[in-house]
Amino acid sequence: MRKIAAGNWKMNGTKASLEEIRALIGAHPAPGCEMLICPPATLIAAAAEAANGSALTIGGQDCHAAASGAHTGDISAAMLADAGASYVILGHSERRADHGETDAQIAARALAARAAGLTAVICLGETEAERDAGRTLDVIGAQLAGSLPEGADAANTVVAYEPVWAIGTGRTPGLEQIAEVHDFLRARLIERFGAGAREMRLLYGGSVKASNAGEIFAVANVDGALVGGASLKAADFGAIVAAL
Ligand code: G2H
Repeated sequence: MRKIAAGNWKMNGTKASLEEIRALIGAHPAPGCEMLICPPATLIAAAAEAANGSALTIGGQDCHAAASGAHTGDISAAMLADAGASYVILGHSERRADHGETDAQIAARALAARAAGLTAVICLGETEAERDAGRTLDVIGAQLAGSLPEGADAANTVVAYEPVWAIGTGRTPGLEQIAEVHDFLRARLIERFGAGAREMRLLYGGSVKASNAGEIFAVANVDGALVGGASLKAADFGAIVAAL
C-alpha cells in the first residue's frame, strides 16, 4: 500500500508559494509512500514543472465532467493532466457546500478524471449535526455509494474521510471514531468492488498536523491524510510526510 500525505492548498497560494514546492522536494517520503500537493489551478503547471523528477506529485482541486466545451470558468480533467497533474480532489465538503455539488456530479467527474488518466481523491464526511444525530455511518455510506463510479479501483481512486466539523477547526475525532469510519469504508468498498479494494487508499482529513499525524497514521485502515492548513508551509507538511 502506497501511503499518501496529500496537501490541499484550497484558495491559497501565489507564484511566491512555489518556494514551498521547491522546499518540499527536499522531503523524502519513506519508501513506498507518496507526497502530493494540490495547489490552486493557477499554480499547477509551475508546481508540476518545479516538482518534475522529484518524489512530489501535483494534483487539482476539482474538475468538470465534460472533456471540453462551453463551461466558463471550469477546468477539465484533461486540462489538469496537460498541466502536469496526476491527481484531482473531488467532492470536498467546501465544494459540496459552496457549489451544491451532488454525489452524482462527483461520480461523473471521477469518470472524467479516470478518462484523463488522473487518480480521483473523493471526499466524504458528516456534519456535526449528522454525527450528533447518530447518522455518521448512514451519511458516509450514502456518499460512498453515490460519489464513487462503477469501476473504481485502487489505481484510479483514493477515498478521503473528512468530518466536516473537523475541517480547519483544530478539532479532530477520537482515534476510535476515525477507526470506526475507516473500517466501515473498507468493508463497504470490498463489498462493492471486491477484494482489490483492500488496496484502495483511505485518507483521513480534518485538522491534521505534525503533532497528531503519527497517531492517526497508526490507525488501521488509515493510509495517509488529506491536509489543508498544515500543508501550506513545507516545514509543517514535511513533518507530516515524515510521519507516514
Ligand atoms: C480538510 C483539510 C484539507 P484542514 O478540508 O482537505 O483541511 O487540514 O485545514 O482541516
